[in-house]
Order: sequence, then structure tokens, then C-alpha cells
Amino acid sequence: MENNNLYALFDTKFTARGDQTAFELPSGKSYSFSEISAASGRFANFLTETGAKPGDRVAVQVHKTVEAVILYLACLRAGLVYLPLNTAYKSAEIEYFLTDASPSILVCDPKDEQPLSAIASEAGVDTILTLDKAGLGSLIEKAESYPEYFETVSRASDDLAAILYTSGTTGRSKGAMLTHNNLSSNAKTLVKGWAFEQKDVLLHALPIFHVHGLFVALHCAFLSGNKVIFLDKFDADTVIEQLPKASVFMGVPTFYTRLLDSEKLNKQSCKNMRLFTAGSAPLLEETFNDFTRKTGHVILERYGMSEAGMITSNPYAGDRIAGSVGFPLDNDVRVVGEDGKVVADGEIGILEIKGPNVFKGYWQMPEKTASEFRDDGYFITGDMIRKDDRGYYRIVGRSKDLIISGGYNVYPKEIESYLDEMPGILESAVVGRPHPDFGEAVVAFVITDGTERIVEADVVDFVKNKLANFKVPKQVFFLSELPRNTMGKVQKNELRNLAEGRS
Ligand code: MCA
Ligand code: AMP
Repeated sequence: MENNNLYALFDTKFTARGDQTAFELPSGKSYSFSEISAASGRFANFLTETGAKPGDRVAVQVHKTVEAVILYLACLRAGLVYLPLNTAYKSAEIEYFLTDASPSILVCDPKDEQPLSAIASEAGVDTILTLDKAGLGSLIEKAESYPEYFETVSRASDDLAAILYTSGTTGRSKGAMLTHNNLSSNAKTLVKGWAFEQKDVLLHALPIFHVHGLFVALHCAFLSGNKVIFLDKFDADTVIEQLPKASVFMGVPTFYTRLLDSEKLNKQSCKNMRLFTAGSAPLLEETFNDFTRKTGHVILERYGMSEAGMITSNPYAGDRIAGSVGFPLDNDVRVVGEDGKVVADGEIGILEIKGPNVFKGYWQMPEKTASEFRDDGYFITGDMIRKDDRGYYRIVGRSKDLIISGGYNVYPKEIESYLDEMPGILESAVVGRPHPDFGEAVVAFVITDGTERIVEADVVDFVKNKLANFKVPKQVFFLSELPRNTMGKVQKNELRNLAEGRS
């Protein structure tokens, strides 16, 4: 039987590239392809020895290091299901993921081992391992003595490779189950569509707990055998310093606005670049145009989601249009109106998709899964699309109540549910407002019940104590009541206008 394990695809390249550099850090430290293979073999042997079996989940909340990437590869090799978690998540958020996904193994930063151990044991986690900012920890110590040879576990194409949690409109996060075939098909599509070649050098500044940094960027590099210049986080100066050595860069729009703010970005710094891509959030036309003016490069904007990887892309060869996300990649798409019928070209509807990239369903949520798929297998993205007269797709809105801040998704419902529990708050509503750095910023409107004196800092601190920083409101407004329509529904458009000072 053919082994559809995604790692088997990478393995061919890793073996061919041998002692060439796979990862280079700004410090000068590097890792060859052989070293990556050997270390992932050791990790895979060790993880298997802990008793974890193919299909078991491995939850990972660690800093961005090459060792964390090796851990991901080891999970693929051992048939374990990788479950990456944003490093910004606080204990209460982690508790939900561990309880929901019941992983066998948790890998976390050493400083979180003690605080997370009770939660992990309650959730049935068998093994806790650590990995720190420097790529050291119990995972490394324990795996060190294991052999580097590991026979990659055979996987069927629809076996799970990863679970990525995406927040839900109801406030409860859903685990999108991604199969080996979902990931490999999308990676192959992108390598071809974006003309990757072995000589490319990828400058990597994205976090590796989301689709963009982990799958889109790294899979293209692995399938092409590219060197990756690996930054532990985005920092405009470091990116500009490293750019002359690179040929491909991928970023969220905030990366591009921050790069444009720097005097040091110019045509010379981009002299060896062939491709800049943007996605995860809308790229403003102004950013697109300013970037071309300053660097001579036209950013290629693409669109995707955790449930499906990349769905559309502007062309590599052909016009890249500002404000558009290009054409469908290797998935069938249709734009559907409120009546459930496909709309005429040029009209607005919700994008529905079907293809090898589309996920298997939400982890342990059969009803939720069923409600987001049509009977004929199309997945309802919730993104509102209009096809323009040249056939380019444009995202014109979202039917889901979602804020995208600096590339991170924030579901207002989650923050509202939490704020409604704050002593002294009667009710709340959360919206996004335009933000020059993050694209959108989280803003909260609260109604107090008059029992205690509450100021903005109290509300901010309350959220900060429990939820990831990017979900914390950047501004809080106090109202005497929330604007509602005759049906009693909160009028979020009115609140957005209020937040922008437009009413
Ligand atoms: C940090 N903060 C944020 C954000 N990031 N607030 C709102 N939105 C954010 N995204 C908080 C910090 O905690 C801090 O709060 C304050 O804002 C300022 O932080 P700063 O130092 O400026 O932030 P940073 O560390 O430089 O991070 C900003 C960032 C980062 C580099 C833009 O957010 C980032 O890497 N974003 C990329 C997200 C991404 O990869 N998305 C892909 C999802 P305080 O002062 O209180 O401490 S995958 C996806 O969406 C699909 C599939 C797709 O199509 O790709
Ligand atoms: P996530 O589920 O976190 O992966 O976020 C996916 C969502 O990000 C999509 O459903 C879109 O709403 C949004 N998104 C991704 N890429 C783009 C883009 N280029 N322009 C506008 N929105 C985007």
C-alpha cells in the first residue's frame, strides 16, 4: 500500500539535499537536512516509546524554534496528530483545548510545566515534556539517546495529520481535522502555482502554530528542498537585514505595513527576491501600492482558512490585483446567495468550496460539521465574495462575526461571554474597528449594572488575566444601553460607527 504520510514527501527531498543547509538562524547557527531527518527520527522513536500511538494527539505550546519544527516532523513520522497552540493562550484557554482534544502528550515551555500539570492530568495527558526558547528542555534530553533511524509510519490519505483550533461564532473553539492528503495536496498546489524551485530561500518570520507559518510557508520549502532563514518572530529590522539573502517572503498585512514604516526598506534590500505573498487578513490597496512603489515588487495576495489551507491566489505569472485574492486554486468553488442558489458573476454571495484541501470535519462535533457542509459536500466558508469582471475573486465581507487583528482571528462572542461574567457588568458587545498596525482592533462596549465603579483599565485587566493578549480590547466604551433592532439584536454596525467616531 502506498504510504500517504506527508513526511514521506519531505523525506525524498531531505535525503536528496543531505548536508545542505535546511535552516539558518540570524545568529549564524544552521541545521542541515540530514540533521533535521536524524533529529526527527530520534524524537519519533522517543514519542512512540512514551506509549503514544498513531492517531493520538500531541498538543504543543512552545516558542518558535527549529526544534519545534522537528517535533512537528516527528509527529508526522510517528502518525501522531499535531495540535499546535498559540503561545499567547492562557491557562483557561489551554484547559479547554486539552479537555476537548484529550492529547496523550503535551509539550510546553518549562515555565508552564508546573501551572499546566494539574490541568493536563485532569484532561488525561500521559506525558508532559518541555521545550524552551533556546530549543532545550526535557524533550531534547530524553530523545537524545534514541536512534535516528525511524521507519515513517504508513498513513492512509484521510488519516489525521493535525488538528487546528479555530474559534467559533458561538464562542466555543472547534478543532479542524486536517488529513495527510489535505496538507500534501495543498502544498503541491502552492509549490507549482508559486513556481518554487530548489534554489529558493524562504525568509520565515511567521508564527508556527497556524496554517500560514506552519503549512503554507514550511511545506513549500520542504517540498522544494529550500533553505529557510528562520526568525523567532517578526521584527521589521531583522527582516530587512535578512531580505538580501532570500528569494521568498510570506506575511500578514501587518508585516507589510511595518516594513513600509522603515526607512531601510528599498529596492536594494529586495534585490534577490522573487516573491512576496500576503494573506490571513485583507491587504489594503494603499499597502499594496506603497510596497510596489518602494520595492518594485508586486505583492501576491492569496486567501485561505484553517479548514482548507489555501483556497484562492492571485496569479504568479499574470496581473496581481490590489484588493483581490485572485482565482480558485485546486478546489471547486461556487458563490451562493441567501436563497441557497449560485449567484450570477458580479453579485455577492458566500463562498462554498469542495476539494482535496478541505478538512475532514470538526473534532468531536458531528452536528457542527454537518451544519457547515452542504449535502453535496461543499463547505460553507462564511466569507462573502464577489467575482469581478475579470474573474478575480474579491472578499467583500464575512457572514461570521469575526475580527482579524494582525492576522489573528478573534470571535467577539468569546470575549462578550467572558465580559458578561465580570462583576458589575450587565452586558457587553465587542466589535472591530480599523487599526493602522493590526488592520482591525478589538473594541468593547459595556453596560454596567451600577453596583461598582468600573473604569477602562478594570475591563482590560479582567480580560488580560484570562485570555490571550491579542483578544484584549484596545479600547472600552461605556454605554447606558446597547443599540438593538426591533428583534432585540444588537446593532454592531452602529457600534462600529460609534467606535470610529462616525455617529
Ligand atoms: C500582539 N498583540 C496584538 C497582536 N499581536 N494585539 C492585537 N492583534 C495582534 N495580532 C498585542 C501584544 O500582546 C501587545 O500587548 C501589543 O499588542 C503590542 O504587541 P507588539 O509587540 O506590537 O506585537 P508583536 O509581538 O510584534 O506581534 C504582532 C505581529 C503578530 C507580529 C503582527 O501578531 C503576528 O505574528 N501575527 C501573525 C499572525 C498569523 O500568523 N496569522 C496566520 C493565521 P501588550 O502591550 O498588552 O503586551 S493562519 C490564517 O489566518 C489563514 C489560514 C491564512 O489565510 O493564512
Ligand atoms: P483562520 O480560520 O484563522 O485560518 O482564518 C481564516 C479567515 O481569514 C478566512 O475565512 C477569511 O475570513 C480570512 N482571510 C484569510 N486570507 C484573507 C485575505 N487575503 N483577505 C481577507 N481575508 C482573509
